[in-house]
Amino acid sequence: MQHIINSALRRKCSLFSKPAIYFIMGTANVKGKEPLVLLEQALLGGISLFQLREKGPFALKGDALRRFALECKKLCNTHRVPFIVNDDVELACMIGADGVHVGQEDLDCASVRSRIGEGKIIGVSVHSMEEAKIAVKEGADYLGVGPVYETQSKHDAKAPAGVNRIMEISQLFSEIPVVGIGGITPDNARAVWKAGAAGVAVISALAEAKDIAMQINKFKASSERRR
Ligand code: TZP
Ligand code: MG
Repeated sequence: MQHIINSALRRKCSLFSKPAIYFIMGTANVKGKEPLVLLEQALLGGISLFQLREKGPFALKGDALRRFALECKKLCNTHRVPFIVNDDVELACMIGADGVHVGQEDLDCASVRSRIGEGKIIGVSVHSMEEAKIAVKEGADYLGVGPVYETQSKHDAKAPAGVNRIMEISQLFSEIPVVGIGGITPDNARAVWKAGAAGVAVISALAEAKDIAMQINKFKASSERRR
């Protein structure tokens, strides 16, 4: 048992060793394609993490959600990419996801940790230094900071904060990876990397890309120009 926990922890530490391209998707974000086909293309294209974020009036629920989540997990496992579930700790535990991402309105990080265990990944969305301090104290593995730019993908998103908050938070918590989110594209990602982000979390610029592999390469190239 201990060696399983140790290897999970080791894997967790290496998550952000390279600039991370973090793909977030739910069935509502995909147009004119099968969501699982899109996910596989993203995995083949070289995303670093995947988060299932199933939202909206037509969101899958119950058994259908469980089945879809399991398919996503299977694909992520095949490509050795961590599979994170948004909000739903129960679902994450039930299907053995690699982690959970929570916002300020969801279960607090300490409670999530007690339910999913040390070896799993917890990401927390924060919008202020105060929220960041609490998340770090409660054991978050990474922080999501945003919206950086204007976004169409979250109906209740706060006003765009630009990259300054990423800079402040990543400077104060240099040991915790900070991931920028909200309206990030290959064209504006450079400022996010420059502000100190360890990753970019992206819905539409990947889900709606004509050629997702090429788009992932553009995101990677944007991180290489970060200095
Ligand atoms: N949290 C803050 S902005 C956002 C979330 C989930 C949506 C990001 O989507 P997009 O399409 O990359 O702007
Ligand atoms: Mg949430």
